[in-house]
Amino acid sequence: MKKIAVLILAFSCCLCQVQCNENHDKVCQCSGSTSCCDISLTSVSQTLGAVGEKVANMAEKIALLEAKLQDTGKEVLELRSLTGGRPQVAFSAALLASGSGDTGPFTSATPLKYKRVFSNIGSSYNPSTGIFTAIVKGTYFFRFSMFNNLNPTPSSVVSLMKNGVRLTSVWDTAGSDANDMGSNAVVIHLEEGDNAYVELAANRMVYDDSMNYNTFSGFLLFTM
Ligand SMILES: [Ca+2]
Repeated sequence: MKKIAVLILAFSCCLCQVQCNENHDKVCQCSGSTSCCDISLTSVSQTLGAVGEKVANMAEKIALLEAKLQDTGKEVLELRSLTGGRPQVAFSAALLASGSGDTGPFTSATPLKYKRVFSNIGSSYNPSTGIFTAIVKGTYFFRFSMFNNLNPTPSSVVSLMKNGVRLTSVWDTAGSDANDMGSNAVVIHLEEGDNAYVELAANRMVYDDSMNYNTFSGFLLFTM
């Protein structure tokens, strides 16, 4: 690289002298003088500096492209989870990862986070939020169950929500009757990016233990 730079400088200087000779009348002042070459050297140096800067910018862009390429590779791997263009989406989870006890009450309606994941093909269900997000447009089936374990008030009220809109619910009043539970289900259309989750109503609660009474499950019936 240094050799090339020296050659360019020398060539540039020669050009300067030749140009001075060929334009004797106009620019002869610099012919054979060191000032002419000094000016050219400065010009070449500036050019090299600009080229170096462009190379640095290109290197930065290449690094960004490499990062994007890696992301694209990951997306390709995700798409390979689709069989013959038919996405595979199915999940099932229970409320507690371990232990037993009440969930709630909370002062506002709260998505239930079903932590014990039995299956999550397609990774559309997020156990850290309790929210299922559709990766493809289609018709989906969802089912959820709820358990109230002879607790005093508050009662248990949970609802299946689509994009924050209530679809179906299960409701139980705490009382002398023990170990009540119920379930509900829907078949709904989801656009890509739509979400579904089970919401615990404000000031209500549910109970669960290793029996896993409270579950949330769903799967893609077919794409549209
Ligand atoms: Ca009851």
